[in-house]
Amino acid sequence: RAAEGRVLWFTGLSGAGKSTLASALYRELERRGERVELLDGDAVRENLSKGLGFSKADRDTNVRRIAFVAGLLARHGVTVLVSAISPYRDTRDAVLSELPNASEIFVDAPLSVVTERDVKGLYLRALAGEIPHFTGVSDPYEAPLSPALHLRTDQQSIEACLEQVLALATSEVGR
Ligand code: GGZ
Repeated sequence: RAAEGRVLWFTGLSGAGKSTLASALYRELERRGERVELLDGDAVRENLSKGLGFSKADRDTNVRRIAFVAGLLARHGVTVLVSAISPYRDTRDAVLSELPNASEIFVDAPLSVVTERDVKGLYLRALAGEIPHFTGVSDPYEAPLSPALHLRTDQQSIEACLEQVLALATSEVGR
């Protein structure tokens, strides 16, 4: 087990900062010569999960596929960073419990803040009723009950958040 890599699972609303944080961590770990891979919901849905939608069944399938690949990589000592909304607590709990050395990171910002940010204009469209099953608007997000890290991206800087995830990523496995 000692040679297995960590899995850091970033969950949270669209626009909360999951991908920003995960990719910044990815770059920093790569710079340090770590073996690291990033599984980002957006990219996964263009490839591994192409054709899946946003029903509970499809989201769960997406999350399970990501967890499967994360497990393969981690087995070979790779640090795996996952960035996916992964809105359902039961599914997250199930896949995380099957992965050794997995930590849940709750990337949290209130709906009012992510709606205000609206990086891709998706919230505006969702609020107008143009996107059915949009997480936080017309679809549920079930927050983690006891994440390894709870980051409030509307209260803390990206640097402060990065410092915390870096500490987790580089802490000794089994602690
Ligand atoms: C939520 C949606 C939706 C709906 C499209 N609900 O912030 P983004 O834009 O770039 O990333 C989001 C991505 C969600 O994919 P995930 O694989 O992370 O979701 S899940 O874990 O629930 O399977 C968002 C965009 O796709 N997007 N439609 N209806 N987000």
